[in-house]
Amino acid sequence: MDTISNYHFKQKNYLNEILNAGVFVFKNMIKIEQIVELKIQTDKVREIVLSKISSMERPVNIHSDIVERELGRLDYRCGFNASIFDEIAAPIDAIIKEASPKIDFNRYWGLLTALGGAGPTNMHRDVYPFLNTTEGVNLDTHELNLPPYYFTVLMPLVVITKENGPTEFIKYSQREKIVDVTKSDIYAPLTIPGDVVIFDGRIMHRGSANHTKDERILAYITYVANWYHDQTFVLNDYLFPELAGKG
Ligand SMILES: O=C(O)CCC(=O)C(=O)O
Repeated sequence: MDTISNYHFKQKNYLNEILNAGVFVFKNMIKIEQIVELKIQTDKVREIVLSKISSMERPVNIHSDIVERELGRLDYRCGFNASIFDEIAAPIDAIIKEASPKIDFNRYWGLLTALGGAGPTNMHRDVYPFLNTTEGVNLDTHELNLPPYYFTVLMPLVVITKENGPTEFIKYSQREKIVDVTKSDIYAPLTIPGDVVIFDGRIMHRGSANHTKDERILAYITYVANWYHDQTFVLNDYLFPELAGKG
């Protein structure tokens, strides 16, 4: 099995890019057979969810296991228990450790989909501010000065094109307290299954619109410092209790 130590050095500057630019794309990191298995396992969950919500009022809004803030953009946080999830995460765990060695992380898997025709999300950071000194998406200097304490890792399960909605990033914005999104360059990497996008949760980013009729599907892993109070897990409101042990 490939380990990160004999793989990642082939991609120059990845650590520098993660730590400075705030985002890096590892090309062809996941093997095709692992992607096939990941797709099989995530499809099981997708099918159960899509069939149940098809008769519900939409968007289904925010639950512990499924979130649909914007119509057609679903965030699945349940049912990812098969062994393939740990297998794929192993080399990524090593990169995260290398990028932020002073922090101990917990991780969880999810799936982000944009149904055909879904609109974009707002530019946001994945972290919330800890201090009451800022508002909205602005951060305090103390938050910027911490080593990375939250990473999001995206793994496309379909080819990502300009049309079906690449994730858009403002590089270096994880170091800015206030970001003027109207005056910033956008980095929107086009990726294929097997690629892995790692970004600092403080970076400003958004999902762009899906102008096609096909679903755009990304698997993801969130790495959060073990002291971070992740609000995802505060709710106790499951739409799909049957998925708790699925995988
Ligand atoms: O769906 C997307 O491309 C956006 C991903 C995103 O916003 C996130 O990971 O927080």
